Amino acid sequence: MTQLSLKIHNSFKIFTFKNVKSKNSETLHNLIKGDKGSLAQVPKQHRESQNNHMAVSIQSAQSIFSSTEIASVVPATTESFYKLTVEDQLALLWFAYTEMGNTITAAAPGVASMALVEGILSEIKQMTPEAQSKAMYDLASNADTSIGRIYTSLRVNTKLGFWYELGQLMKQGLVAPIPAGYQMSPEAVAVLETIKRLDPGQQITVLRNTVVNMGYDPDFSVDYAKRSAPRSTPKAIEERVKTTIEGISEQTVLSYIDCMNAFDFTPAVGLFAEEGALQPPFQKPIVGREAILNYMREECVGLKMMPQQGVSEPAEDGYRQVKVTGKVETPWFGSNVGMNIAWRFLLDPQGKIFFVAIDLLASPKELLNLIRK
Ligand code: 45D
Repeated sequence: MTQLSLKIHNSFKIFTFKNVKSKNSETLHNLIKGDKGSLAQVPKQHRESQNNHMAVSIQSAQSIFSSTEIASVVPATTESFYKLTVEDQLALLWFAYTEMGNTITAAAPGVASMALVEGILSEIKQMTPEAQSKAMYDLASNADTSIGRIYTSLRVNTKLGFWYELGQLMKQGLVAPIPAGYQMSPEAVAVLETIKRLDPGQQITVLRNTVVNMGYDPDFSVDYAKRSAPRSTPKAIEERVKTTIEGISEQTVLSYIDCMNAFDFTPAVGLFAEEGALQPPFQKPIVGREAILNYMREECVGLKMMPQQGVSEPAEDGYRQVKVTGKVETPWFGSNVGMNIAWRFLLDPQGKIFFVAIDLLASPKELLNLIRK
């Protein structure tokens, strides 16, 4: 697995180029699914030329702590997943989901707006088994159907909730299951074997990304600055616990974690510079306070961040770079799955977050990689 984990430094050139190429594309997985071919044709100098004359930019910030090894096995596996037939994809997801034993916790559906999917779920329940299988096939193949259009408009957690529910119905026999005798192609068996060998945090990231990319035109309307997300209720003050991180005394970083763990997103974005950016794992940066706020409201409710250690050092022009590593839990799996995460912060001279990248790490040993570079 180690040979598959590239250094982030190299992979960011891919993201950066993609940002220039297609404003609409949200994830690296879309890149994999879509126009990977065109990337290969672009000369390397071209991809790097942009930050030659700027001291600190979002682009230059992307390569702080460049020795961080990310779980590039996740996009690599996703890439091989999309080469499979849609039948194989559905069967693989079923086997992965039912065999991996990463149990989804009961608390999870609370973060999904299930009212929004009751309509399509009951529509599917009333279909013939053949039509049910077809509906799932259409979702996975991005077909233009009414269900596909509704699905696309949903938030990530609601998409996950929809499939969680459908999975339950399949187990109960109320929705057509994957046929018991279904034989996956050797390629699909190989992809499933790869997924089984990933660490649990990487497995659930692969699953999540396949779900995100389903529905009609999954690239549509991914601009967080243009879609406002509902507020959620922050945790009560008396329920909050103050974070300490070994090696870190920057108040901005400590407050960031405290606000995120309290789902108190307005003060969390207040810690960012006006044109600051947040870069989720395998995604391009989300730029500007308003976009970051919408993103947090959509995707960060219920996350539990458990930073462990960090390093902090001066960077150019009075900036400061801080790397923190630790575990993050999603409400879907709770303490059953601890994801190994790095936060790479670049703080501006005023102590505001100019940039933070969140990386899914290649292995637990990366938690200890706090090399000051
Ligand atoms: O097709 O500091 C069936 C940020 C049938 C924010 C199925 C963060 C066939 C800032 C099997 C039923 C968010 C970036 C399908 C930090 C079929 C910040 C169903 C990081 C599809 C730290 C499949 C947060 C199902 C992170 C039900 C890293 C699959 C969060 C369900 C990561 C899969 C969260 C689920 C992850 C996956 C959550 C529930 C990876 C959930 C994954």
